[in-house]
Amino acid sequence: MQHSPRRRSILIAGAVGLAGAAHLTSPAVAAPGRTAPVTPPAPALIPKPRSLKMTGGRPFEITADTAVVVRHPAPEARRTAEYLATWLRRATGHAVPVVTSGATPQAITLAVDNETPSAEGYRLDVTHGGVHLRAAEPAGLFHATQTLRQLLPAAAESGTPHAGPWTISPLHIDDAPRFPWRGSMLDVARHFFTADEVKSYIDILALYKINRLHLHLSDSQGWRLEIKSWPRLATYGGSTEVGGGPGGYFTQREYADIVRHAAERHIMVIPEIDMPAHVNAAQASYAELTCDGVAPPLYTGEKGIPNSLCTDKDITYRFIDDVLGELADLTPGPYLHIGGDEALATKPEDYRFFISRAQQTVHRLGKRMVGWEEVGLADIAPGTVVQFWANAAKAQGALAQGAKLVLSPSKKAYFDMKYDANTPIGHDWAGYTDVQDGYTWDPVTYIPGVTESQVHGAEAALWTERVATFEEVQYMTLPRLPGVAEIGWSPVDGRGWEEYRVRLATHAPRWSGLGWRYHRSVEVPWG
Ligand code: NGO
Repeated sequence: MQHSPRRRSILIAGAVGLAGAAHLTSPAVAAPGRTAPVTPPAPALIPKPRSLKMTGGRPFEITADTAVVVRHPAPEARRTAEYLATWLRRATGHAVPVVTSGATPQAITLAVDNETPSAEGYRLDVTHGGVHLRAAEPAGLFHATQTLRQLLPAAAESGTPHAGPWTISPLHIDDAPRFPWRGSMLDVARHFFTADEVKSYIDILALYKINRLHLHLSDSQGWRLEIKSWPRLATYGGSTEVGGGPGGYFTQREYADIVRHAAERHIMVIPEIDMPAHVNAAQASYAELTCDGVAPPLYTGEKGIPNSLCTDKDITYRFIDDVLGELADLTPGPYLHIGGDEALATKPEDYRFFISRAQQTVHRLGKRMVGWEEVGLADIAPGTVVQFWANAAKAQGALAQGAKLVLSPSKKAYFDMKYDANTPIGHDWAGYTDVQDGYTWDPVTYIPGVTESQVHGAEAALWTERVATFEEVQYMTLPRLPGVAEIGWSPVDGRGWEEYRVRLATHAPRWSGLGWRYHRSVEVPWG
């Protein structure tokens, strides 16, 4: 454990206004005897927008007249408008119709932005008379709705109507992400989580503009996706989990529903089938996937066990063609993650051969390969996405071949690491990761010699050997997730730990409203 004790100051509770929108305290002071205009406080948004100006004047208010007006041609814009209206109806109890034309007072308008084209950027203007969200692409409009969500009181999150008032101070925001890949990985293999739990997880990701949900769908302790051509993978390989619980798996229909729920929130699902190692559940289901033809028993232990698909058997490649083929059909996005980590039972030359074959399959299916940093030891195509977790040399080997890096440093972004010595669950092999550790790193400077254009982004990873329930998932995720989201989205200038933790504190009522548990770290000045 490489953790130096750090002095922590705790701000006095009450220094942060928790009532109403998540706002920081205002510096404005009226001169005695005169009423000075009060500068409204800057809202405590996470991730912090690229530019935000409080423009002054009377606030906008959502009333019974408020409508959502769509003036963006993309069909997804209409879907985002419906999403926003549904959310506002639940919060306010107002009718909030979605319309495409007509002069509507107190409108929230979703419009196209021809001036600042950007894949995920948006502009948001609040005036007394209305709110304007503008974006070139539908993803930007969706992100704008999540900013708007954070501008409204946390009470809106509970899903039952609340009296308001629903006001927002006038402002102008011009925003776009620093990196295209802002991810979060959930290991549903070591412990299984249901489709509804995964959807709840997606909803929190959306709030923080995370745009990749990486699902670790197979490991030695469980296979979690129905594969029609190899049915026992799920029915037998998915029948247990770490600790011997009942496990489970997603039917293809349930999985497609998860992908749809994510897509509606502009989140791409990155499915991972881990190979050639981490395959005990598959080998227990089909003996022909082992070299000696003997199926091992199901495994419910916590520690990694050495195993490998048999790299010189034809059936191994029929298996990966079939599995990745069905997975590709379920994956609208361009990526398939083939794992590739910790292949300790595979000889280096066999590993290289296997990864080349897996890569050919991925490319034949019209997809791009994603792999953990170890795939940098094999020949990989330029543009392969390589996920760094521990070994800089392997990541650099991948970069030398033209790969793009996604950073998930285990010392910073592994949410299975304990916060500190008192954390009742989790690992500590990479050290403790408190909230400050999780926030104070940079994806470009973390590995020496890396340039900004080689980095696709950052991704948190929640491995679940020691995370057994969805409550525990919540506890390990919050309050660390917003930190990774901000690292991936916001410019470095203008933000820092001391001001971040004050912003972060104001988000707690929002999490509670959503029914999420979180770790009440002493580093954060919760009100
Ligand atoms: C490692 C290992 C996983 C473990 C995790 C636990 C990678 C990429 N492979 O990370 O199988 O679950 O550590 O922290």
